[in-house]
Amino acid sequence: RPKLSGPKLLCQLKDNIEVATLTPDLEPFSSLPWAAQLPTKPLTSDLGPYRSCAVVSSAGSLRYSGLGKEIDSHDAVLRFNAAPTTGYEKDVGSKTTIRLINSQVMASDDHRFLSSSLYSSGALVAWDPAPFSADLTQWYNRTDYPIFTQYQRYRRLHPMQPFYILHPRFEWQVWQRIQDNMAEPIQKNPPSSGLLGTVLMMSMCEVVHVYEFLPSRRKTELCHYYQRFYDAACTLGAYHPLLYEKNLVKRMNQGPDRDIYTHGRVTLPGFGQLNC
Ligand code: NCC
Repeated sequence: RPKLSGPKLLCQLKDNIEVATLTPDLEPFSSLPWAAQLPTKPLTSDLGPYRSCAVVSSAGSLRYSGLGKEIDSHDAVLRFNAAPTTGYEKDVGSKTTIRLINSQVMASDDHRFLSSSLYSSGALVAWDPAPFSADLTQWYNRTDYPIFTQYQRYRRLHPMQPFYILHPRFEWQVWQRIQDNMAEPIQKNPPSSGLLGTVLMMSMCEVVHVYEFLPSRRKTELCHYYQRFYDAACTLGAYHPLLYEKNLVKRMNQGPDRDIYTHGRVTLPGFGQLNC
């Protein structure tokens, strides 16, 4: 299989991936009473477009990075799961425009999803590892974690906060781009939140800077910048095809390699900027 160059790879992503979110008109939700809690319009028609965007990985290598001011200077900032800003502003900034959360965060007691103020700034976007078919009814009947019951509870408690659920087709479209660009078969698990969030921002921003997804010289086994827990698998992957995701992002990077080394920073064009 020929290895696509950066520009070709970017166009392939643009042409084959659609950032879709659940709307009340979709089966099987349309026949359920709580469908009215779903946003009537998809995420990409409510939010953006933005000029510059930052995607902040949760990697331990962000600790002592001093990147906070740079991150906050973007028009929109995307963060993941339970990653806090309070107490870490110097390294990760304090602006949160979008928080992408997996269904495990929504369901586990440790994360206090329904009550913690950590989740209250910006728009929330949730996803769940759905069956490969991406069939909504099949998924609805066996989600990985109880994403829908938690969604309904959260919406009742915080009705004014924008809250979207990603269509499972999106995660598998991104997965397919990874697989089609790798020589060997990769595990049939969805991509990490990191890559999903990066592609999401590429569809809404003119330029996307991703921080510490490709590790800088600060590379560490510290899993998250906000926790004293060490595991190299956080950076290299286990369940998620993380190493393959990073390979793909490295190939699409339009910034200098030096930026990765010093800032853990990758520069990606928004899909709207591409002439495919
Ligand atoms: O760890 P997690 O990811 O929340 O991190 C968000 C994204 O940052 C990138 N990352 C993180 C740490 C690191 N050392 N290097 C990195 O590159 C990854 O791209 C990652 O996606 C997830 O993807 O949703 C994930 O969520 C956690 C966990 O569910 C949440 O943090 C809530 O506790 C998963 N951990 C476990 O299941 C134990 C993780 O595998 C993936």
